[in-house]
Amino acid sequence: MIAFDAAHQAVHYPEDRRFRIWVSPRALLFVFVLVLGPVLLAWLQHAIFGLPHLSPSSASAAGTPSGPHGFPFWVRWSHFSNLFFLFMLIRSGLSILMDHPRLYWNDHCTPGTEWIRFTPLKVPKNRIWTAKDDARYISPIVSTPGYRHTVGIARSWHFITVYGFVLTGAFFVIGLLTSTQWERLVPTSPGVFVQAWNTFVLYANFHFPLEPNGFYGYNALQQLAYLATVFVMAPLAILTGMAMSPALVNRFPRYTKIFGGRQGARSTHFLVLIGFICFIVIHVTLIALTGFERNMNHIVLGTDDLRSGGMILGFVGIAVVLLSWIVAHYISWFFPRGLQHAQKAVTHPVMLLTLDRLHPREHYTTKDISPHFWPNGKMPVREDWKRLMADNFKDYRLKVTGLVENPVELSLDDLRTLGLEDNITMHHCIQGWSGIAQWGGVSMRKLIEHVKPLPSANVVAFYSFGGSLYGDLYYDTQTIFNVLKPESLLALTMNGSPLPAEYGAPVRLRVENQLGYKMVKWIERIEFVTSEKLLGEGEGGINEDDEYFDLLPNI
Ligand SMILES: Nc1nc2c(c(=O)[nH]1)N[C@H]1C(S)=C(S)[C@@H](COP(=O)(O)O)O[C@H]1N2
Ligand SMILES: [Mo]
Repeated sequence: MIAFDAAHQAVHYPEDRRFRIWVSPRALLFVFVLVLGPVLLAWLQHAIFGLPHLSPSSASAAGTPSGPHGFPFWVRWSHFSNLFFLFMLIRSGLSILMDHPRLYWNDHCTPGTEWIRFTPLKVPKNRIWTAKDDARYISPIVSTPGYRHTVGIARSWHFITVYGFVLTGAFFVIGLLTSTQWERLVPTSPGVFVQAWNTFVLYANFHFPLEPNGFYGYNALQQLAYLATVFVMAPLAILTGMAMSPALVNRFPRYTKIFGGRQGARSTHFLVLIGFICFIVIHVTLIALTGFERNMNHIVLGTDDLRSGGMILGFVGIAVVLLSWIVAHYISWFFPRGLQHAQKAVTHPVMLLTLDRLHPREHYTTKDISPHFWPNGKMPVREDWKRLMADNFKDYRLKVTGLVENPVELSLDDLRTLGLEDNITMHHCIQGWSGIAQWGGVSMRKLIEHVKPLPSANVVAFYSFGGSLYGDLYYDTQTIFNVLKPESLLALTMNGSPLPAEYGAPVRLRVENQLGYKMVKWIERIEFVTSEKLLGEGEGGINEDDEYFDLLPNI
């Protein structure tokens, strides 16, 4: 179990647990127009032309099955499976969101440019305010695992259950396409759109259209809502999810531009979550209002009658879903390591085969450099680092040891003579923010050529002068395979100047196909080893050990 001692309590259950949502006036106006606009039009139509007349479609004449109808077992099972996984994704997604409770339409994430924030705090200008300081608490009742800064565990749930969500979707769509059921979702005549609008006009004026029996056909608006959920929202959730992967974004920056950039993808991912929640609320309300028992029999048992079997079994299903949230909560706090390993078992092999093979290839220019770059982590408090800092790191020696032919101690000048290169890249923090900066330094490839690792060396460990969240030494590891990728750098400069103290002076790592926590700042020494399992708790780094982060975060 995670010991909820004072240190953990301070991080996960802080005193300040206020929850506020602030939305920019422009975004508010947009929502207002988007929601109120159609409603006003509907009222206007009612006032001028009266309520539209909707002739009941042939399908709605209950009991006359003129086309595909009913709910075969695969529709009913994928409906339940989808409900189960979607809720897990929403709950874990909310925990992830609160780790950087601001959403933007620009990749710089400059404080004050967010269109929505879920924190009462403005970023203070007179002191260093790290992204970790900015993380907010969320109740475990609405999220998994909830509390504050539990992004590692939340990601484990998100990335395990996403397989269920995607497989359910694939199963359902294959079912649709190999039967005639697709005709129930996909409009086959343009008249559907007119009918859908007229149905909306009725709802907006607080009238119910003559509801068809869903066993045989849906009303036009309902059909379009289902269509959009299955064929727009779900794919968009998946595509924007992928557009947040550092490995993918830094290899195919143009893919992410489709969604307005890395933060556009994150904002859209969130809007899809809101879309799903709105859909669920309206869907459940209308199911209840239009003959609850009959509707429940449709989707649970596949029968069309008024008995209560479907409703009772449906409630059992809902109880199972609620129970899964409670179980997930306890797994999160009693077996976090097991959960982390389960996620690793299903994700790591996939990463190795796919995203981890991509080579970063970014084309940013100095014009793209972010005006503000969120700092993260704890500044070193060690006296030796402070003394070195005071002296401009004149006496600094980077120790490179372990399984190498040529162990060395390199001054900053020595490092520079190995050959310098510059890259302008986009940084992705696990918390959700991004930023573009120019990093100059020695490529890891050059260092590796210089120290000549032995054949038994597979992994490079980077040890920091700085401490971790819970006060141990900060360290992390990379496979040699990964640090040989382009743009993998021991950075000495940022945006053309020597690394500022808060950004990792004198030397920090850059690896552009992974998340920020892998890029150790304030590097004291480097060690080549056979496996990360030999170090710390054996998970690959201090965040992996203490916070259940991934060993290989290509996503
Ligand atoms: N030594 C050390 N390195 C660290 C951290 C830290 O806390 N300590 N934080 C990491 C995280 S989570 C991120 S996102 C980046 C942040 O780099 P930046 O401060 O330049 O934005 O540094 C990484 N390197
Ligand atoms: Mo981070």
